[in-house]
Amino acid sequence: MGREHLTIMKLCRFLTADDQAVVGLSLDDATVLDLSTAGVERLESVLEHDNPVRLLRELTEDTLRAHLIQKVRLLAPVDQQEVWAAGVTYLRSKKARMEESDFSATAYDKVYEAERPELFFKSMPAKVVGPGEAIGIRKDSKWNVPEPELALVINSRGKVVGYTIGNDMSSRDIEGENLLYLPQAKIYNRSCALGPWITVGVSEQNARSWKIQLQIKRDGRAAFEGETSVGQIKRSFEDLAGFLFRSQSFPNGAVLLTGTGIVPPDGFTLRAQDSVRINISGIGSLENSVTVV
Ligand code: DO4
Ligand code: MG
Repeated sequence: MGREHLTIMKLCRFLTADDQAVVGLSLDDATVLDLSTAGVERLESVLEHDNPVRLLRELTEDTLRAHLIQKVRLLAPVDQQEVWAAGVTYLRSKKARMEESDFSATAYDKVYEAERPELFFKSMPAKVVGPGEAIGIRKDSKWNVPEPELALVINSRGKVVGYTIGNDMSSRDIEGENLLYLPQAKIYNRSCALGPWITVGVSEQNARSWKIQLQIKRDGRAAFEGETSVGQIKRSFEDLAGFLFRSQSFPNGAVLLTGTGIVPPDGFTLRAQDSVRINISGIGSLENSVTVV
């Protein structure tokens, strides 16, 4: 059968049995195809193509080595892309931040309405945590939360070519004490998780109908659950990517987290051994345990 019916595809990186990190393509829930057997060595080879879906369709016309997903270890789907994040893109995030700090409330209020979005550097690609790995909470912080976010996968030309799941781990007490501490609240070991799939072939309009769900489990029981929708993001993806690429080039492309719309109640903080599961309809689920760093 031809592959014309395939218009949405899921890319990943995974570790083969002989410990090689390769690019994978999943066409069903059970198997992943090793794209290195078709000469694709890096995600960028697909993401930089004019038409990634057409390229992937053509690649699957050859016989590719297939692995059972359950038998491989999925890795964070980044090679050399810097990871950035947008903030205060949901009303929920603006309100939570204004409550967290009188000192910074005006800044959050203003940036929500401003033409220029809040954008901040989040992670070098090599420091990103993948599916099933531990995410970190800082040992010098008493108030730590996950931020479940849709992540835009952007090529070097500034075009949004795919989507993955991001966790913008944050220390709210450090952030709330002084806005200038934001980099310490946001960037530390294991503070960014991505994965498991990069979904390609979906328009912004369709992605805006996706649901985002967060489930935090403690000792096997639900400790917090929340839900929002991508459609509630105030800014367009093109606008966010456009600001990131203003006066700045990304020869390997970039990943941009789009902000959180789910904020656990103020009395809630993550603990070591908690498990954090983020589901985005249209992508899948990213699950990580928590460790102190
Ligand atoms: O300025 C604070 C960070 C905001 C953020 O990360 C978010 O809204 O997701
Ligand atoms: Mg965030």
